[in-house]
Amino acid sequence: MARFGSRISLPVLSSYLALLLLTVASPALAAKKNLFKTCDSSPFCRRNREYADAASCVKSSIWDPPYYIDPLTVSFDSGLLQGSIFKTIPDADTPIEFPFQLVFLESGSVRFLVDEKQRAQASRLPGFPDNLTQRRYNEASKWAVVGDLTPDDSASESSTAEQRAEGVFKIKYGPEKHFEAILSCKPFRIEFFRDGEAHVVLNDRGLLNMDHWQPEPPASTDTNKNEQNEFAEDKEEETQDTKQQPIEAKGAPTSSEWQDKFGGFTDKKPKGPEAIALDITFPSYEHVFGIPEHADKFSLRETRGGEGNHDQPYRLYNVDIFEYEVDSPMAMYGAIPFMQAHKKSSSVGVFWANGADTWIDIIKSEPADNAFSLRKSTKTHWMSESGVLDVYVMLGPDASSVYQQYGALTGYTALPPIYALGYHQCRWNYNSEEDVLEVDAGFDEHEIPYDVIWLDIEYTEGKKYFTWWKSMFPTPEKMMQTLAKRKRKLVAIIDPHIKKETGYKVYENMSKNELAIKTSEGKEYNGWCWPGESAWIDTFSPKAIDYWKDQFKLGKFCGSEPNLLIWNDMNEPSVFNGPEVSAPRDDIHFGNFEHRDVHNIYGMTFVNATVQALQARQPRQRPFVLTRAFFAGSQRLGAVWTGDNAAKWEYLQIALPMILSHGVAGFGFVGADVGGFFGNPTPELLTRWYQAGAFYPFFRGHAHIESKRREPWLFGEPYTSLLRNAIRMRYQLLPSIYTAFHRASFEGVPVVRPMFLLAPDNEDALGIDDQFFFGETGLLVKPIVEEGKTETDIYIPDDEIYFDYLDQTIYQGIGYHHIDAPLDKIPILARGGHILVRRDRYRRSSSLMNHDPFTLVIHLDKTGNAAGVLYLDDGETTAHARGAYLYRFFIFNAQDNILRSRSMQPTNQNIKSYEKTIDTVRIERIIVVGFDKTQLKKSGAVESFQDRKSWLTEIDVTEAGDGKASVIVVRDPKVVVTGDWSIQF
Ligand code: NBV
Repeated sequence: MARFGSRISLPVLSSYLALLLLTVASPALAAKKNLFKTCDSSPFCRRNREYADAASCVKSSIWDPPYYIDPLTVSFDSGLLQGSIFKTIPDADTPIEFPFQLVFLESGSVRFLVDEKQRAQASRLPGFPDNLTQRRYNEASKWAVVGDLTPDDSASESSTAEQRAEGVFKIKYGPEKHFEAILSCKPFRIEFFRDGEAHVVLNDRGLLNMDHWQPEPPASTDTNKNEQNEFAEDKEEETQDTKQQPIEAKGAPTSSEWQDKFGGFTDKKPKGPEAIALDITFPSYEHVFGIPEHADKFSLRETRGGEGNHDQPYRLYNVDIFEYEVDSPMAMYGAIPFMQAHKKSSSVGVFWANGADTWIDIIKSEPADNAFSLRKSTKTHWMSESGVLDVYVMLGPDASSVYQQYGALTGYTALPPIYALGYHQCRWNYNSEEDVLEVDAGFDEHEIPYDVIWLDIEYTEGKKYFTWWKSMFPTPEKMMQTLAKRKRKLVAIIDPHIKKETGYKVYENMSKNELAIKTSEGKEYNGWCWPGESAWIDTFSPKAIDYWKDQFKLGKFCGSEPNLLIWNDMNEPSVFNGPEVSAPRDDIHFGNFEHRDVHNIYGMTFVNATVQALQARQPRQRPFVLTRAFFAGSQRLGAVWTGDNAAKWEYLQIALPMILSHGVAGFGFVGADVGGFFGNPTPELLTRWYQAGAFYPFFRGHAHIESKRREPWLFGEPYTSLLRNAIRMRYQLLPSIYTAFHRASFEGVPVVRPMFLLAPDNEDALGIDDQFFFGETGLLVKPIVEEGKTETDIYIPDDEIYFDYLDQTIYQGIGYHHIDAPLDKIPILARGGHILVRRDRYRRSSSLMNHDPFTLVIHLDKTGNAAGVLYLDDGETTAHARGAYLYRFFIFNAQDNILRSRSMQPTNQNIKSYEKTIDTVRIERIIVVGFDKTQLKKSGAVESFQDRKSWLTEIDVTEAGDGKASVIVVRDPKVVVTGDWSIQF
């Protein structure tokens, strides 16, 4: 087998060294932490936090927040409540005006949008920098939101004239007008009620704070207040200075904020401070979730210190965090500012549509003495560096409704091609065509299915994307054709940094046409990344998108074949010599907006361009793109993974809470590097990781360039068999996984589901994040994530009956149940009431299973009923969008003990022609768990009915006993998947 070790080119070496220099000195992570800001070293965060502290000390007694609404400005018409918020400035004659809109949307969500009047106006403000767009950045929603934003004119005002005169406006909206928003002018707050109970309150604590534009005060030119190293002293000084200040003044920027120094970089901030902040309370909700990406628990912790809490806010700022720390609120590669709150039988959500650096503080307060509920409330404080204030509130009432509402805004997971749900084999790097094909053959030799092999950056000539390293990949098209014959794909990495090199046409034309990100002076921005000096394509620009699309054309991207798909890495963007390993905030993008405004959105625009490129290249195929950076809405484009983890048990542990967090924030197509990216896993760790990974929505093994080879057969027995079994289990379940993705693609329900989705009333289960329900299957999976562990306790969250998926032992009763988990066992319970669909035959890859028969596995519930669905289409093309799919409903009814298969779709020509392609595909086996054989109508057989014919099929019965349920197996009942049929048990 070809091995890595031969070749690292000079520029590559130097850029790698640059990265090492950034990271090497750190024995662990402490030193690297200094590369990234804390709230204290982020002036707007620090200031708004101090403001919150000051306000909370005096709350409601003497302090009057400076923001209020003048009721005379407020009007309501056709689903839109609008008016102006005013900020009083000490010693100023006129307050600053911030026009707001409260838009009641048809999807049932409400949008609260606040802008800054003086910057939104057409005339130029004296002193505002000429080269920048004057208005605040208001396009985060343009990128994130695809749903209809027109107001719902059925929303109606319910406040009386008296209430209005007192500055209280009430609007009823939503399904059957169950929702109500109450806006109070002074103190300003907006409460959102469902069925008379407040679920979300904006500005509950009066922390709304929006900087307004003002020219740079003279004092800041020679001050250096925000240099991180001097920070401690500064803070001391400032505290002395500001101790006596009124609270309002604590919220206002000091002159030092016109320039920000951090880590040796100076951010010039030509527009001055322009932060926005708002507090959002979830009354009587003790648990909140979401706001990925953080390597932390699923139920978010408090962030103001104390036992088990963080002392920093959760941060959303896309960064190449590199060997990230677990249990941390630090920023990572992606940002979805969506938070869900859940309590007994109720879920709500909030989406903060802002793409700038964002910090979120969380505290939980004890219930007030006069409160109805004994639960704590969660109080959050959102702070962003720039942009308009743009918040969406979703009132559920349950978790599925929240996902549907969030999906109606930001779109749903794109239905992936089915191969993307199979197993992916990746490493940095497969070094030659020979290497790729040997690994490919290794899978067949060891009878392990897989679908996609991946090429990392070393396949290119000097990290110049769209080129091949000729000596190692002389005939890439042949390599891809060989893979295609075996029904497999190749994914190649393409990053946004483009090597600055004369003669490299991709760079030269991008540069000539000014399609790259620019510096604050309007020149092309150059920084360091893998290829050495590079420029970054500015995919906010429509012209740059067209340019990008052009590079991928089949004839143009030499050596590429139709079975080539794409991986977008480093798109935070990662810049080795940039502030916080990224682009300077005062860089300029298309539209003359600063990078600070769009930082968290950039990565998504890059993937968007890549997806468009693949769609243009093969319009009939569904694209597949994996991304590292993401924003709200990225779920519409492809898959994501959790970046550079390590081959250590704590990274296996943290992967699941992270996957759950992504899932509730709409991005369900997610996985973690199986095996751990850095370092070398022990065979035990690798085995446990494959067992967990088989249930990740995106299932890929990946490894760092310096790690030892670890293809699934390299550790020998028993590990080869254990890994094979885990991967084969994944392939068996593909029909069910695909069905779950289909549901995610129109309802937003994640594939890896938290306890509260099936047990919404159980508040004890809200903090559980080491087990999950898998898709529609009812499987409750608790992977083993601790070294040496051969048993576990699995928590049953409801009073349904559960069966051990592998040996049918019965478990029942809310609480923990002990279960053995030797190395060859993944602890999985099957919840009664579900029918899951499998394909049990081993094939080399997913598309070779297209005509394989199905197995139905039925776990009966306490009452003897069960139901399930199957979604099926050709798995690769866009024909499903024109109706070429199959959607079946299976139901086992306890009243008559009949299993029925029924179609759940309207018939049309496309359906018929698709059905023709699979009309011989049988149900080859039906397994019923928990059926009492004395109930059988005919002993020893079942009777099938289809098209007015009937026939008998013999059955095998395993009697119940020894704590195990009975199992009935019907072999070959001679029914096809496309037909309506019934089977009498
Ligand atoms: O392209 C090389 C790696 C890649 O393997 C990994 O998955 C990415 O997260 N990439 C980061 C760049 C360098 C990481 C040290």
